[in-house]
Formats: sequence, structure tokens, C-alpha cells
Amino acid sequence: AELGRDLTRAIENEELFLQYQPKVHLRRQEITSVEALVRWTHPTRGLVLPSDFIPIAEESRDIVALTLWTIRRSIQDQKILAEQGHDLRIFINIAGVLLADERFVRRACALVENSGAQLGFEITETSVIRDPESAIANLKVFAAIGIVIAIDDYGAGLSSLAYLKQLPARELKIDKLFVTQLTSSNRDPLIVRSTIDLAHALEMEVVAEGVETQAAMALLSVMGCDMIQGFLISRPINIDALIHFLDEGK
Ligand code: G
Ligand code: G
Ligand code: NA
Ligand code: MN
Repeated sequence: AELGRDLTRAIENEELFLQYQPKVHLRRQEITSVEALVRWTHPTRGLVLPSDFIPIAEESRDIVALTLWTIRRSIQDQKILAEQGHDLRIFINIAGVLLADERFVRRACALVENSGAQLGFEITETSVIRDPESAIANLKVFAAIGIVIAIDDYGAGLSSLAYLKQLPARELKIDKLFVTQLTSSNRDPLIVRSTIDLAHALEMEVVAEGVETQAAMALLSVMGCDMIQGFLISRPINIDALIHFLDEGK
């Protein structure tokens, strides 16, 4: 509750910041997008991670202001990256409660449309379950203005093939639960391979999250996985470090 009170102020006081984690396209051998992850420098607690405040923000409705802030900052940072010669799509995590919030949807669309920025929204399937009809309708609104929809944490939550069939998603992110032990497990590679095939059959590109080793990357490449994200490539990093990282890879 205390952290919740502080959060309202934190958004106004610029205590939040974004880090970016690159996704590498395996066949193209290049970074085509990044995921924005919010962090909070709390005046007394120091660095607070999203797992500690996103659930609070969802309860208190601060999630609306927080996410609009994240979208605005991502739009600004995308311009900075483009000026440095790096055209990347920035993906933002969108909490499930927001998919049924018409006011949020209107405000988010206005921000994105006015900026012309290339954004993506990451949503979990579990977040669609609350109110599938409005979630799917609103995701179609986002997709119609050029926002790429990615299904996040696939396989870890309440996955339903009925939703997979209806969501206007272009990317499917396999949860790191199946990836971090990919080369030492019997079942994980079977699950990952069949998920890749399923996503491709539905004309989605596949991102493997939590790639930590060369061996996992090599296996994912053989399996036809399109993109990888994980500590092997980079941890989430500040915009300046990201620019440096991208310049080095040129
Ligand atoms: O690195 P990391 O601890 O940042 O991510 C933890 C979790 O926090 C992830 O599940 C991620 O989706 C979530 N998260 C990070 N930034 C945001 C954000 O801006 N909005 C929402 N809703 N979730 C976020
Ligand atoms: O739920 P979401 O996928 O948005 O959360 C991303 C989380 O995964 C962040 O906390 C991020 O720091 C973490 N993460 C990113 N890459 C790796 C990785 O290679 N290994 C592990 N263990 N965690 C990772
Ligand atoms: Na995510
Ligand atoms: Mn994820």
C-alpha cells in the first residue's frame, strides 16, 4: 500500500525509467526490435523491479498513467534511435486490465497515431480471458493502426487454442520456462518445436525468450525459430547502452 501511494508520485516525478532488451532475428542476423521494460528508482528503496509494483499499479489503476508514460517515452526513444540510424520497433508490455479499458485504448491510439512510431504491444493470453470479446476487439483496433501484437509468455499461463485462433497477433513469444533448459531437458525441445510449427502454420513469427547459451541458440535456429531474446544477446539496458550495443554490431 505504501509503495502504491509512492507510485502515483513517481510517475509525476520522473522516477521511472525504461530499459530495452534486444530481439535478434536469426536468419537476418540483425536486431529488428526491442522490448521496453519499466524500472523505478525509489527515493529510499532504490531500484524497484516491475514484479513488485505492476500488480499494485493494476489494482490502483495507476497502470493507466504508467503505461501511457511508457508509450510516450518509447515513442521519444524510438526517434532518438532512428536519428542514430537504428530503425527498431519498440514492444511495450500491456497489462490485461487495459485491454477492456476503452479510455486507455483511445488515448494509446491517439499517442501512437500522432507520432507515427513503430510500436508493438506484448500481451499475455491470460489477460484476454477476463473479457475476451472486448480484448480481441481492442487488439484489432491496435493492429489496424500498425501496432504489432505479440503474445507474451506463451505456454506458461492459461493458454487456449481458441484464443490463439482469434487474436490478431503477428508474433508469438515462447515463455523462458521452456527455453532456459532447452538443451538439457527431454520434453522442452519437443514442446518448443511443436509450438514453432503451430505458430508458423498460423502465420506468426516466433520469439524464444530466455536464451542464455550458444547451444540453445543453435538448436532454436535448426528448429526454424525466427527470433531470440535473452541474456546471451543482452540483458535489458538503458537507451545509451543500447545505442552503443547497436553501433558495435554494425
Ligand atoms: O526484467 P523484468 O523484471 O523487467 O520483467 C518483469 C515483468 O514485468 C515482465 O513480466 C514484464 O512483462 C513486466 N513489465 C515490465 N515493464 C512493464 C510495463 O511497462 N508494463 C507492464 N504491464 N508490465 C511490465
Ligand atoms: O514476462 P516478460 O517476458 O515480459 O518478462 C521478461 C523477464 O525475463 C524480465 O524480467 C527479464 O529480465 C527476464 N529475462 C530476459 N532474458 C532472460 C534470460 O535470458 N534468462 C532469464 N532467466 N531471464 C531473462
Ligand atoms: Na514481455
Ligand atoms: Mn515474456
